[in-house]
Amino acid sequence: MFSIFRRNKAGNKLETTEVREKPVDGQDPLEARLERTRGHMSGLFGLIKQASAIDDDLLDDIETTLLTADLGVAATTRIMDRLHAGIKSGLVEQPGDVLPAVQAELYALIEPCEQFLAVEPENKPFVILMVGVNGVGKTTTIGKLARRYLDDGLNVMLAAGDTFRAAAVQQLKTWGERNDVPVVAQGQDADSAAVIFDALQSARAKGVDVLIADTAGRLHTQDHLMSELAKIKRVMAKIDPDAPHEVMLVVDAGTGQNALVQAQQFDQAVGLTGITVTKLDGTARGGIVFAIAEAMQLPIRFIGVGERAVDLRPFDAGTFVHAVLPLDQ
Ligand SMILES: Nc1nc2c(ncn2[C@@H]2O[C@H](COP(=O)(O)OP(=O)(O)O)[C@@H](O)[C@H]2O)c(=O)[nH]1
Ligand SMILES: [Mg+2]
Repeated sequence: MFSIFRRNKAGNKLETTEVREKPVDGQDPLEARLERTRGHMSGLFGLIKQASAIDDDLLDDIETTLLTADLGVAATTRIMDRLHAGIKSGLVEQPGDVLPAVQAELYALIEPCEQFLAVEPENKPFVILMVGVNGVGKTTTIGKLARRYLDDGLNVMLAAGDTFRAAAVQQLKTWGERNDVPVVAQGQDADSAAVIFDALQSARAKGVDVLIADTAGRLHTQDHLMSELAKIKRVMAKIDPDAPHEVMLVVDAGTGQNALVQAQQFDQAVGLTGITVTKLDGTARGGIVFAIAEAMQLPIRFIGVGERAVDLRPFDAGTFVHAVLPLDQ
């Protein structure tokens, strides 16, 4: 158990709040997984230690550190604006108050995105459509998600909607065989919307709880990809007007600000309801989580911090902030 700073409701005081990671067997603490991201932020500690006063130099250096950690201009600007406001209002009086204030602002930025994806039993099957460019970790995340739902005692079915590459269909099939999960697939170059339509029909008939549909991340053109995804949504709605219940974008944290561009493009084309950020373990670019929160204001459902099933974790804002900027030791 540990604590982080947050602004009180009136915004005139910093208070601490406890955050508690809910560890699963065999799981490393998130802190251990986000070491490289933390490395970037730890530059802040040095700055504050050397600072004898809160002056423009210190604030400039903080701003640079946040930008270097990949928070992006918009999120960094927001945090700096709030920091300036805090200095004006007396919330931040001495150098020692600065890091708690930064931590509180980081938390304020991502806290609204902490919205766990609940499988609604009244939607049977609960349909999750996975979208994202090639290589971000869609198929891997599907496997991890399926594992999670199986462990919760739910019936899971997968739809091999990435028909652009034969290997993609095989990857999902192999996973399904190993885990005894049905996978609806057709051959390479089959119509993706037709595969997913069949899967939804079959899932309904069999009383499946959760259907997760994979999709292509690359087609002949970007327009082609986006119109295929739109078509998939349309054909699903013919069977269940509420499906898909979740359109989840997967982005790779290692691609930095590109992830943000992808989020904007996919949202415009298909309307996202949630985001999963993968590969936060292998990258120093964890700041992208804050950039996405600032720009998209969408739920961040999960974060991927490794290749094993337990490495897909529900997004917890307090734990995340603590992992990238721990102040309580
Ligand atoms: N280190 C790490 N690797 C990941 C994570 N998620 C996915 N990967 C790897 O990323 C690569 C591409 O994943 P894949 O699921 O095939 O991507 P897709 O093209 O979007 O379906 C694979 O080697 C995965 O093992 C993660 O959270 N951490
Ligand atoms: Mg894939």
